[in-house]
Amino acid sequence: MTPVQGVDQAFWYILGISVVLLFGITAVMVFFVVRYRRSKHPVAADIRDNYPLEIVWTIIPTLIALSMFYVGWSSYLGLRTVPDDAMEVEVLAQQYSWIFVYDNDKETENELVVPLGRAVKLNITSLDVLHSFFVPAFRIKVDAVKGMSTYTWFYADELGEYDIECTEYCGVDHSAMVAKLRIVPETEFQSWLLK
Ligand SMILES: [Cu+2]
Repeated sequence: MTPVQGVDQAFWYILGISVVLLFGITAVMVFFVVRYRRSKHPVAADIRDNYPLEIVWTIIPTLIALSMFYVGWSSYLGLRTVPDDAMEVEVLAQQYSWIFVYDNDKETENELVVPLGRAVKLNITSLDVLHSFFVPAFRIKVDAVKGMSTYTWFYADELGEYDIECTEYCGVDHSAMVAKLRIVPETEFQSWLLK
């Protein structure tokens, strides 16, 4: 499973449980309001110490919450565990653009090109203020901090052009701090790299 699938799975799992609880609780609430309305039940019952019931309503929600944690945590591990054969690119954030530096010292601004079918590790830092590296298509979002190296990775499994955005307000031109990620065939990448 790729990190994208892992994140999406966690998203849909948690959303699904939330939707079921929302409609379930609302339905039960409406049912009880009607059934135990004042005209039918003028005297409230005072029920105490129903241990089986208390155990059930403690254990079931605990299991649900733990299962959501498990799904979320596994998808997070996928985002943090970089495959050994990943190719590495240095990412420098600055007001207001992204600089990418390759192994052979090739440098680009606002353009990240990678070959199809590779895992790509990005080592991220900032030259000035806080920025945040965000590629929605690959579900990755990592802060760029001056004096600190952070990282993220993605699996380049589909040809195409994807948006890269800065998602930490970093100054007046923050909204213009956008770049493109291009995934191209291996041969095209090699000739691009040497240009
Ligand atoms: Cu920025």
